[in-house]
Amino acid sequence: MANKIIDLRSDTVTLPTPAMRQAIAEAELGDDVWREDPTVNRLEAVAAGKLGKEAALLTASGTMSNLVALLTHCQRGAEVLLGDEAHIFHYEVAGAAALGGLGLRTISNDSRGRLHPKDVEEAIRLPDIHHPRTGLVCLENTHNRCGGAVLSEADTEAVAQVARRWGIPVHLDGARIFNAAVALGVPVANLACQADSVAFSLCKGLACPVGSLLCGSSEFIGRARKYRKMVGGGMRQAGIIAAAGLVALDTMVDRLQEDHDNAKLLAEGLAGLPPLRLDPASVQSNMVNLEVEGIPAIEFQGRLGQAGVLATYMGGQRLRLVTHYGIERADIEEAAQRIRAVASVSG
Ligand code: TLP
Repeated sequence: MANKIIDLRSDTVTLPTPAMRQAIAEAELGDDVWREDPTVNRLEAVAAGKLGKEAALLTASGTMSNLVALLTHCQRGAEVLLGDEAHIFHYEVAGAAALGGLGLRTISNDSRGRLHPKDVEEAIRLPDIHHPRTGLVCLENTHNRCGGAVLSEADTEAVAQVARRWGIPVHLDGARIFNAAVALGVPVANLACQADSVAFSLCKGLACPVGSLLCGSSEFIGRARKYRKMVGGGMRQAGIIAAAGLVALDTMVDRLQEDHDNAKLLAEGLAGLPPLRLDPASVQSNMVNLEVEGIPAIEFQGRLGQAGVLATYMGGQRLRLVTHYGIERADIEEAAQRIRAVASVSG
């Protein structure tokens, strides 16, 4: 343990389980652009069923699912409303603007990743000749930059109701929606039902090597399939990817609770420890956000790295620690001890 690197940068660093590797090796394959890959077809059906949607589309990444969703919902020149802390806004290379000709208009996220329905309503464009058309409202659950915050069914419904009243569709970036469902103890479909489309990731807490699913109505997914092809996402024997996804949906969802418990344990082990500021009560899923005081957060991140604990720099004075498959309780205890040691000489 003494020399082990404890990688808490992201749940994207997870490696596939032995069962996934076996399923990949044995997967039945075909050409998925022609819709002839039985493993992909099975995964898409299972994913749609779990999310309570009619259909699903396997894509290469969460970024691709979100981009394809935005392209499918909106015409060029439309405006997309989303939170100012949204992953789509911060980390998806402005693909919607560059490739789709879409404007991204931000609304304040509160600290729990929510959008206030009144703010959404006020940002919706009136049919004035000078204005772009509001084409879409996006939500995110769990909310990455808001420390893995979980949106409840009511949070999602409140915004969706406003959007529906104005005839505007809702897309949910649910990269970690299974974390949200496990945290709330509700079926994932309850968190998806208010959204017209939902993207979720296989390659984060569910530990697959690659892949994301975009879910929605059959009509929507039919059109999205064409946009996926347009952005180069038509993959051939993609059953190699889907095989791991099927194992993930079958065996990796319930264990997300362990990651949440570990995140809580880590936060409790670091509470009240200068130069760090964090509130363990704010930890709702598998992320711990740290506010560093007194020394530059990047410098503190470097010191943690030297002590064998890897964290992500989130801008400003913020660092992020993420728990995931492959990180055990003992790793968390060790990480907390190392972070405490670094903090004691940095305060
Ligand atoms: N998030 C990654 C990085 O891009 C920051 C991470 O380490 O957390 N939506 C959300 C909410 C995400 O957190 C991510 C990935 C994506 C979409 C994009 O997924 P990928 O990485 O598969 O394109």
